[in-house]
Amino acid sequence: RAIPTAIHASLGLAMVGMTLPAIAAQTITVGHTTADTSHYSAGVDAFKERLEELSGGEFTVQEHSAGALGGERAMIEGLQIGTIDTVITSTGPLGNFVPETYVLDLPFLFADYDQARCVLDSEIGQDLLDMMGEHDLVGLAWTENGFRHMTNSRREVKQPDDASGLKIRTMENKMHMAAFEELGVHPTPMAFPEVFTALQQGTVDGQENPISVILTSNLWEVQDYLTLTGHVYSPAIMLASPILWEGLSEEEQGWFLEAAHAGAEATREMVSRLETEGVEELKEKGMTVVDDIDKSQFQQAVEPSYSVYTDEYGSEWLDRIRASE
Ligand code: EAX
Repeated sequence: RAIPTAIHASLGLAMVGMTLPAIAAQTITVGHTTADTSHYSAGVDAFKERLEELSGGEFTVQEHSAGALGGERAMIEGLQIGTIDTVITSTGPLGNFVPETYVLDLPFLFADYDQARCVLDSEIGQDLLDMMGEHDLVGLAWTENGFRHMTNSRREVKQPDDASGLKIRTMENKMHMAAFEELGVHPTPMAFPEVFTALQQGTVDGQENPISVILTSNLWEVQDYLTLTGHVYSPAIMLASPILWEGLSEEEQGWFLEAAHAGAEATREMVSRLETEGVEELKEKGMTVVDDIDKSQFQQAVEPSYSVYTDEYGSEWLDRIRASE
């Protein structure tokens, strides 16, 4: 006969209790700006599960979602001074710290998810992760935010001209701002935790983000129009504080790296799923979705922003990425 569930459960608990180390687990903080139902949060769940498993309970993970620890730029600063252990962030503000990453923020650089993931998983991605070490940061893994799409509260955007004159919140990223200026948009850089209110109060007309963010941060509540521009791939990265990192043994560091990769995988899975399912959900929630644009028109319009990049940083990284395609 089967053991009643309650007894089974308590036996299980007792056994787990005996195998746990006597010392309390070290709690690792993870900060990010998106909702606890988002793709980043799915990544944190997988990271936590794998880290706890690999370390046999030596480490546990506490998630601070929805910008509870501040915007992405502020959190990166927190890593540098050791007030936060780990962060999942888009590359939005990262170029301000590690300029080499600006190359990834160029519009229409990657044609699709496969290509972007392939480059980030290659030696190029690893070299960029290694660069973090020169700027008081530790790059654990490339994860993903997703292709960014434009939303606004004014009108359907079907061609570049329709976007002209709109006031659009951008990330604090000069490559993104340069591209939007080429479109005739008024870019307004702002940290993500302020975006919902800015849209609600009409401080800006629109914003741009991947489907997961538009959906799980409820931006659809304050934006009527979505155009599937996919104008730029938005990488995300899991970073650690050097202060945490230097206190870990080599074996422990290995656990963090493996767990971060497990997190990235879970995040990518959710991004892929929402790229189609999420759009349907946004339609059901009342957004008007423009999905049949001629992307080459947008691509041509923002093309001059490439020279803004190469004039300042040269073309070494861009050439490497193009050569790998
Ligand atoms: O990383 O700032 C943004 O729009 C980002 O896409 C968001 O914080 C998720």
